[in-house]
Amino acid sequence: DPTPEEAQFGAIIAADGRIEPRDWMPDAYRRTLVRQISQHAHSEIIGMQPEANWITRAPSLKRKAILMAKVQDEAGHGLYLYSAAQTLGTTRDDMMNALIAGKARYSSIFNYPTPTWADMGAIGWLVDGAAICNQVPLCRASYGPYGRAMVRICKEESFHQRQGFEILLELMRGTPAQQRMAQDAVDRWYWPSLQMFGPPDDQSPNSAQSMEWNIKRFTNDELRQRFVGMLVPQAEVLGVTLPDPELRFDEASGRYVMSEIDWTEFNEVLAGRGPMNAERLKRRRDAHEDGAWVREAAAAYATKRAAERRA
Ligand code: FAQ
Repeated sequence: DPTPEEAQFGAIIAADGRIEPRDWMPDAYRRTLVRQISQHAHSEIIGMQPEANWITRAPSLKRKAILMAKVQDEAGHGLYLYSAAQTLGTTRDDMMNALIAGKARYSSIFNYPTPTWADMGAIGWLVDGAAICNQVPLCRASYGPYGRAMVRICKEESFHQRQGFEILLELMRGTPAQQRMAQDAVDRWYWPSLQMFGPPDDQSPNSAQSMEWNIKRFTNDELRQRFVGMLVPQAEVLGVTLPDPELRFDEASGRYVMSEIDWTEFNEVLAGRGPMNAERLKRRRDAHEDGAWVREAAAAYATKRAAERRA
């Protein structure tokens, strides 16, 4: 028989209610949330790098201001998410140390290079588009602090997606060279953006349990389908081609048929062997070391203020 705590937790989940930090929860539920929320936070923080690469080279002052605001939003998302993970009993230091030691996961998507300005468009359109598709259902995640953080994050992500779409639209209305640059960026980001949703359902060890706990609301493949359905009409408006000759909507099954995703590439990236894994981690580690004096100064100041208050 369940203990009274287990029964109460089960009743909250069954009623689609919210679990709050002080509520009893199974250890495995807590561990799953720490895993997912910390990985999500790390993704936002590492995800600043591919776009930060273009801040000094944005083609106009307006584009530069927009890009800076977007990258700052990502820092903010990382901070809300670290805070949400902390409510589960983990510390910011532990999470940050795991990241810089190369022991923590973050999204595969941020291990690809950004060689052209069109990559800023493709990241906004495809990467933020995939992020929204995955994250809107997470606004209803059963863990209160995670679901609430997601509401604001999703509002900002939809602005990010629109700005990416608009960059690509302007390039597609430009010269043939600009059109080629936009298409090339879409060709490079399309498949990695489909991989963001995670492995196929029959190879996703965490999905079933996370759905029972109302953390995930849809499976990886369901969200991937939904994302492709969102992209097809938008690609038409843009005038870009999605780089999958097999892609078509199958009326009978109500699903998109697509080519096999390259899961070998995905697994290589997860194993740390993607095109930019080493560089992303090194940059994060250097930034952490360069910021050591700021943390020391802030701690010294806090100690001094506390002593003054006691006096
Ligand atoms: N990359 O059993 P599942 C953004 C791992 S958006 C790396 O299916 P689960 C915004 C997975 O962790 C990106 N690893 O796992 C932005 C697990 O490994 P583990 C971040 C991946 O958790 C835009 C294993 O494979 N968004 O940052 C990936 O049920 C532009 C088995 O997988 C989120 O994190 C992957 N793509 O489902 C920022 C959303 N996929 O932990 C800057 C929240 C799977 O057992 C610029 N997270 N793995 O060692 C989620 O919704 C879920 O965690 C999934 C994975 C759907 C990512």
